[in-house]
Order: sequence, then C-alpha cells, then structure tokens
Amino acid sequence: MAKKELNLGILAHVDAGKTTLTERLLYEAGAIDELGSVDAGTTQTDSLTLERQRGITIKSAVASFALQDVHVNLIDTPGHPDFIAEVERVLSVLDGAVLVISGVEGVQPQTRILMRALQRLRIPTLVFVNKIDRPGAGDERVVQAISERLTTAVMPMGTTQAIGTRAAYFTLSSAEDTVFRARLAEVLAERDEAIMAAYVEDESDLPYHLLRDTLAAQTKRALVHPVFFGSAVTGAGLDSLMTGISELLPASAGDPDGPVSGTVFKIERGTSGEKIAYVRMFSGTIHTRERLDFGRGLEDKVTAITVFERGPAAQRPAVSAGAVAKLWGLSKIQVGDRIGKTGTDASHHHFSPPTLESVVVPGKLDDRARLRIALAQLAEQDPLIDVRQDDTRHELSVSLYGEVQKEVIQATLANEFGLEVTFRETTPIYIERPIGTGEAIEILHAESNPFLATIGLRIDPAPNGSGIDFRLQVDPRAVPLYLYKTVERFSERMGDYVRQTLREGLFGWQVRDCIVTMTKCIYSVPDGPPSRRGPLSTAADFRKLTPLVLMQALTRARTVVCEPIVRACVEIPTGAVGAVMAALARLDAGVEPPSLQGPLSMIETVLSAARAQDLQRQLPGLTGGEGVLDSSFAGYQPVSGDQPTRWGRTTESVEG
Ligand SMILES: Nc1nc2c(ncn2[C@@H]2O[C@H](COP(=O)(O)OP(=O)(O)OP(=O)(O)O)[C@@H](O)[C@H]2O)c(=O)[nH]1
Ligand SMILES: [Mg+2]
Repeated sequence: MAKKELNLGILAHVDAGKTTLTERLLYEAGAIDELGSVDAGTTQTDSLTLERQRGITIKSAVASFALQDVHVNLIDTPGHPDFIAEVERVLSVLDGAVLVISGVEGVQPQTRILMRALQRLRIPTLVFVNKIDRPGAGDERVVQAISERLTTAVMPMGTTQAIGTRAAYFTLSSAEDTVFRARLAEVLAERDEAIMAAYVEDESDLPYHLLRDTLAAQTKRALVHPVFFGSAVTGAGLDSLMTGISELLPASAGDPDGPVSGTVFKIERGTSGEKIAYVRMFSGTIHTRERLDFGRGLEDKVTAITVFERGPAAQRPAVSAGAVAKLWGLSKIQVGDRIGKTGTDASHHHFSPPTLESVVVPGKLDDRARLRIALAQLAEQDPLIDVRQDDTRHELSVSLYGEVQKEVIQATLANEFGLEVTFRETTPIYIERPIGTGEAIEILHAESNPFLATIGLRIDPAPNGSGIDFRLQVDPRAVPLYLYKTVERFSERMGDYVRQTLREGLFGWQVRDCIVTMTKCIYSVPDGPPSRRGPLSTAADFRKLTPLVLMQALTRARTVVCEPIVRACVEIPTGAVGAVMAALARLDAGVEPPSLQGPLSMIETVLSAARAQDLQRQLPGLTGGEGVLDSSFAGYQPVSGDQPTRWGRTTESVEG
C-alpha cells in the first residue's frame, strides 16, 4: 500500500514564527541534525539570499519529515501581506494547516484574513500559539481573542506553565481532567447530534475515547480547531503539536492508479535557468519521459522528477497521488496549471488582488529588452504582477501589493538578472463600475458591421465585489455549434471574449462588478437567408465583434472610476495619538475613537490605498519609529473629483 501523505501548510501573520516552527518540526522529527535559525539566516525554508538578508519569508517553500507512518510535506509560507499571492497558490494543495499565532501579539489582521480563507476552503486547521517563552505572552487571553475574532469552534488542548519565561512549557490535558473533558464534550456536542444527546443525558458518562475520536473526526472536517501552545525557539510544546498533527489531521494515500491529476503551486528557476514546477499530485502517477497535458492546449515532456525526503530533494522515476514533487522539462507550464484532465481548479482567488502599480524603469535604456524578459520570468512565478507594456510610451509596469514587494522585485532584478532598475511612484489600480444599463447590437450584413455575425449584448451593474458574470440568453438553435461544439462551450468562449474586452473600460481601467448578457446571436450560413448570401461565420467573427458591441453598450451604461480602499489598524505609542490623528484628518480618513491600552494605542481607520501609503511614509516621523501600520483590502469606492485615466490618456469625465 502507498505511504500516507500529509501536505501541511504553515500560515500566520508576519513574524509569528512560521519558519522557526518549520525548522523546529524538521529538527524534532529527525529530518535535520542541526537547528537553523531565522536570525542567523540558516533555516531550511528561508533559503533565498534575500530571505536570509531580510529575515522574512518571501516565497513559499517545501520541506518534509516522517511522523510515524505519515510522510509530511511542510509548506512554509510568507506572512507579509505583500506576498499573500504565495499563500493563495499554496491553499489549493493543502490537506491541513497549522495557523501560528504569536502568544505576545495575539490575533493580528493577517491572522483573520488567513483563517477566513482556511474556513472557506474547509481546510482542517490546528492553531499553534507560539512564543510562550517571551515576556508578555498570554494563554487565556489569546484563546479568548481566537474565539472572539477567528472562530468559536476552538478547543484548547492543554495548559501552559511558567508562561512568559524561557522555562515555559505546555502540558496536554488528559482524560482525568474533568474541566477539559466537560469543555471538549460541550464543543463537540454543538456539531454532533449523537454527542449532544448523550451530553444532555449525562455529560460525565461520555467515554473519553469517543470524545477523542469525535474530536479527530470534527477536526478533519474543519469543524473544530484544536489549540496548542509552545515555543518554536525553545521547543516547548512541540511533541504535543506533533501528536496533534498525526492524530487530528487527515493524511491520505490517494489512488496511484487513478487518472493523473495534479496542481502546480510554485515555479522556480534552477541554477542553470531551467524551469522547475512544484506539483501536488491528487491522483494517478507521473513517470519521467511522460508527456503531460496541462490545459490551455499545451503538453510537454517531464525530463526529471524529485520528491521531498529527508535532506535535499531525491530524484525518482515517478511520483504518485498524495505527494509533492518537483518536475523538470515542462518549459511552457505556469503556476496554477492543472496537470491531467481532472485536476482541481487552482485559479480561484481567495484574497484580494494587488491594488497598486508602478512603472519599472531600466537604469540603461538598452536594458529594456532584457528587462522585459526578466519580468516575464518573474511573472511565471507570480502571474499577479501582470507585466504590461504601454504601447505608446513603451513603458513596462507591474501590479503590486506594496512597497516591500517592490523592493524585493528590485533586488531580484539586480541579483539574479544583473539589472539595475528604479520604480516610478506607486499609484492605485482603479477599476470602473457601470453606472446604469447599456445595450447594443450589431446586425449581420449591416453597413456598420465588418464581421459576419449578429451579436446583441446588455451590461448591467452588479453588487460590489461580484466580478464579471456572463449570461447567455439566446435560443440554443442560434448558437453556431459547428464552431463551438456545445452551447456551454460557446458560453464559455463568449465569456472569455467579454472578460478580455472589459480589461479596459471607458477610462482605461478594468471594468468589474457587472453582468453581461448576450441577448441576440445569429450566424451566417452560405445557403440562406433569402437575399444576402455570404460565407460561413468563423470563430474570429464572434471574437472580434464582441468588443465592438460591448464597448457600445458600456458607453451607454457609462462607468464610474473607483479606487481601492483599505482598513488600516495603526498601533502607536500613546504619546503620538494627537499627531497621528491630525495626520489622519489631513488624509481625510474616517477614524474611530482610538483605543488606549496603556503605553500603546490603536487607531482603526478606512482610507484609500494611496493615502495608506502616505500614512506609512509619515508614520516613522510621527511616532519616533515606533508606529506599526497593518492594512487589509476593504474593496473599492468611487473617486471624488476628476476621473483618473490609465496611461494618462485624456478622457472626458462622466457627468452626473
Ligand atoms: N522568543 C521567541 N522568538 C521566536 C519564536 N518563534 C520565532 N521567534 C522569533 O521571531 C522572529 C520571526 O520568526 P520567523 O520564524 O521568521 O517568523 P515567520 O512567521 O516565518 O515570519 P515571515 O515568514 O517573515 O512572516 C525571529 O526573530 C524568531 O527568532 C518563539 O517561539 N520564541
Ligand atoms: Mg517565515
């Protein structure tokens, strides 16, 4: 029988201790002989030069260890919000997760964002409250914050002793602990009718093994989240956490003989520039020299396979269901691609998209072509940077989450490609939303219609955050099935043409939050209708006519430009509250009354992403370098005043 595998993500707010915990797990499990540290730049998973220099994780990384009969692939992820895209790509390949929370800082903004995503995807998750050795660490207080701000389905698995000191340790509660048993029964009963019935009957009569089994079952279904405590630095609580990982998370063997299915969640370049794809196999087996279908009509041959085992990745002739492997030879593959016909779809977005952009300027003018190639390579690893070239000024721009990501791109271009670049000012990526309804039609053989098809489209506003929805509202007999085979396929392709068109609205920004409905469709056949005979419509006619009709409809609907806004949480020394409140007022930010917590105060505010950047720049000056700003995307709102256009094009502003 195939070995059981567990692909385990380590997720947390920046600096909570993910990489340190990963290192500690590898060490305790005997996968490494020497314990590296983030501060010395010697960990297994922060292996990039830039990660070691900065002491933060930038890319997700895999390392593995054995836990009894289970082979665990740990995936250490970055916590900085600028690198959330890395987490996004990992989520689709996880069997389980450990959400790390710093015992000192407690639940932080990114913790909430991550937990929401984990819950939405029903990923079984254990919580590890780290840093119990640090002064100021809390236990009850943190559990309280978890149940108030993350989930009520929490189950603390034990108690801490000597918390806040180097000697802090954690003890698992046992069957004899009546308080623990009662709480366990109560938490489980809420989600299990049999337990509930027995609990109501006589709570003390529930056998402990039944409670343990139910806890494992509910955790594996992501219904309840056991909480462990410890320190990744001293190793306290690690044995309990490891027991929890092996008993409470779902390891599986998968079906090595099933149809091939896998998801590519990371791309990197090897030492000689060759492309390496990290794949999580869900079903089937891939062998070297096999040709793989990875969608988009593309195929390629695998030239080498390595899997994660004790020590560096080991070369293998094949990889099967459940495992994570690195594949060589797939030169056209992209992150998010699905291998095999039945792979799971990794293209869903669980987090908000980048809301900023900047033009990348090469130090030397003749470096422009090289810069384009380098950025294209970076985009293979991170498609969300969405490299674009402005056709008139030939400038290259990228989408960004923030300043740290910008610095990392700059350093990567310098270190790996020998390219010195500067960035222009970071500006928001606006979107456009339709204001009203607009309809348009182009009729087959009409004077104004250069293509062989009739297309009628209507665009309607849709709720904020809903994206672009395409609907087909035509007689199925009007669909050119000789071109698209099925009605669904036609609808899918038309949806693609529509989304492609809406990349640039009336002001040059992407149009979102709308429903586009196809209301009319006619194709041309050679032998009719009576008078005007023409050749058969082609797919190109539909592809090229769609933007024409849709832009007319959009012009009638009119659009409003909206800017990204963020919810920001500023933590500052209480002495600086006055100065920061004044700065926020200058930035036009709506502020709730600050909450004073002794020497530190918190101010929550909602402001545009651009102003949050301003605030970030001013903060060190206002707070003597002590202020911390955490911001998370909170949607878009219409800009006040002039409607900004992309590429500085002059477009008349919409009235009324
Ligand atoms: N005292 C103490 N310090 C810790 C513990 N875990 C991590 N640290 C320290 O916290 C800092 C951040 O640790 P990392 O492991 O890099 O945290 P991370 O979550 O991987 O950070 P990012 O990947 O950048 O989000 C480092 O200075 C660690 O030495 C702990 O249990 N106790
Ligand atoms: Mg890290």
